[in-house]
Amino acid sequence: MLTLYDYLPSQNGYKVRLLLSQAQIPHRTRLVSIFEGAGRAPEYRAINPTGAVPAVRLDDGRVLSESNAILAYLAEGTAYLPEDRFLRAKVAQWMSFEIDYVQNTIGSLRYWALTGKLEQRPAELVAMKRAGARRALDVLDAHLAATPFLVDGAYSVADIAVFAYAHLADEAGIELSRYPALIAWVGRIRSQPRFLGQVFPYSIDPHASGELS
Ligand SMILES: N[C@@H](CCC(=O)N[C@@H](CS)C(=O)NCC(=O)O)C(=O)O
Repeated sequence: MLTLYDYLPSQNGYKVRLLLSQAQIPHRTRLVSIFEGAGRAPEYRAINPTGAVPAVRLDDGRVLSESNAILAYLAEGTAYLPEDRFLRAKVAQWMSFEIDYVQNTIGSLRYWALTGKLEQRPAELVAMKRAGARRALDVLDAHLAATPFLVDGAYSVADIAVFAYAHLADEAGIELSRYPALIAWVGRIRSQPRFLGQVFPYSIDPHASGELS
């Protein structure tokens, strides 16, 4: 059975949880206490050398990390990844966009804000991340004003990847209410079969105020 290595407040982990739920893929979960250094342990480094979650171990023992690579792999042959070559490349395009423009801005700001680290970060860096986050949401809002989902009008792993952090922009200090098309898209995603609504706050982890070494 597939094993998911996860940390519950991680929205990168959430992406994989959501697809596993929607595609009804049997799996078991192993939690990695990243703030206690479990990601740095040699046993976990053998699974993901970066020490980050999520990662998966396949039935045959092979391991895979990076949330969007995991999504692409698990979605193969399901309704969540198109067969057409160009459309698959469009899915890859939005998943790359997610890493650079969404995860790297909203993801960082939300993590810092919810674990009390925002004030400790250089103001210029925070301003740069905020500008990047707004730029990403502008791009998404303009695109989603013309289409129900990111690629070819059909719900796919591109939506799952972008949704994970984009819909939590408020928690990163970026007003989601400024982006009406994006809000409507969030509603469409929430109404997909086997949607997983639970987002775990960092406050469930007493160690989350520490820095990752
Ligand atoms: N680009 C990676 C980012 C993974 C990542 O940063 N995971 C965080 C949790 S959201 C983590 O495990 N951090 C601990 C660490 O980097 O040591 C992905 O998409 O999977």
